[in-house]
Amino acid sequence: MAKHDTVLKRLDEFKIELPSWGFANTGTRFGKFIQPAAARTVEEKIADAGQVHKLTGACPTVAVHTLWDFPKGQSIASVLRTAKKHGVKIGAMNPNVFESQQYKWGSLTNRSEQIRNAALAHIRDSIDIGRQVGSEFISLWFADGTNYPGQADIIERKHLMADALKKAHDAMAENMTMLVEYKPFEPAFYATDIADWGMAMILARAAGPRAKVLVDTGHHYQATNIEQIVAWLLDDNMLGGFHFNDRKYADDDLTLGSIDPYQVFRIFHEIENYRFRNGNLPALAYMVDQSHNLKPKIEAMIQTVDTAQQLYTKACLVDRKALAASQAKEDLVGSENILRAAFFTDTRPILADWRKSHGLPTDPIDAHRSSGYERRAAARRGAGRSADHSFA
Ligand SMILES: [Mn+2]
Repeated sequence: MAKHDTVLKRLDEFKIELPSWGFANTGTRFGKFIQPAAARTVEEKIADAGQVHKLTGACPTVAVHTLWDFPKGQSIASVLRTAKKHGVKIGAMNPNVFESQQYKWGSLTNRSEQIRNAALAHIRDSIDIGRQVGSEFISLWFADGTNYPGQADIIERKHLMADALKKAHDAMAENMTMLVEYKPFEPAFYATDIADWGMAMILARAAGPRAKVLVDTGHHYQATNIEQIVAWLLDDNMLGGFHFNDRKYADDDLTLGSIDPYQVFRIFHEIENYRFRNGNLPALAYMVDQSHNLKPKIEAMIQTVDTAQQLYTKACLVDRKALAASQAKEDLVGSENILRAAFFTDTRPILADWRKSHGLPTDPIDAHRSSGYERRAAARRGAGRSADHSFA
């Protein structure tokens, strides 16, 4: 077992970025159930993220969506003031190149040069806002793709995407990293332009040295071995970070580890195995990408962070020297049991020690519930809010 102090140090380094959109009244594409305490403005989203950070000590940054959080007239100074007040910073900038009607046939892969340029201009604007708010990541997900065989030339779209990503890469500040996210289907139902990690990696390599692949855990087919993809991307220095969530069926945006905690553990195990082999880890952006339709949003985020910390700690407990020795003997049962021993260890006492050493509540959900934050937010924000029938 790794030494207790080493694990505590690892937990110090383990930071998780929260998504601003996870605190708003977002939900499913078929409708949303309104929560009176949900955030209405970017300032309220940042305040809610600040509440999670205050109670967990692990979430110093907040990812934002350009159009949702910086609409026309939004004061950047106000965002920075609010972030400072709540002890957080702005994390990844996420351009919105998927909602506007002009993107019906794609954004960066649209046949129309004018629309491609509009999408690229929006990405450049996002990079520019990112520079002003101190963001280090531009995080790109595209809905681009086709719904029917024969609809478009797959290779033409590949070339268009590669050209545009290279231009976006060149527009980034020196300290920025580009994250290229993939997803096999939805909204495109035949050929998504960036459908898997191989396509994302080829495009990231072509874009430039500061472009990496973003693994969204919900963006895979059920049987995909995600931890193997993670291990390969790490070994090729192409892993940029994660969007954490869980799912039972498709891209369900459920809280991390709610369905399959062993899979999350196996991902963390591969990351720590890389560290064991190489003595270091590249900077990885651990981000949450979840929209909670039913769970209270702040509680769901705290639960996510707590689960991530518990599972990450389990991965830190794997006895890697014993595992290597066991593997060398082809001892399958012994090797697997080394992983299982770590996975089935109750890491909550270690996490409690870590929290106590940082003056944090040992049970952050309980602390949130007794803080009255939710009730106050609902009273302030809920008034006059009617049922929302929009589909998004
Ligand atoms: Mn995502």
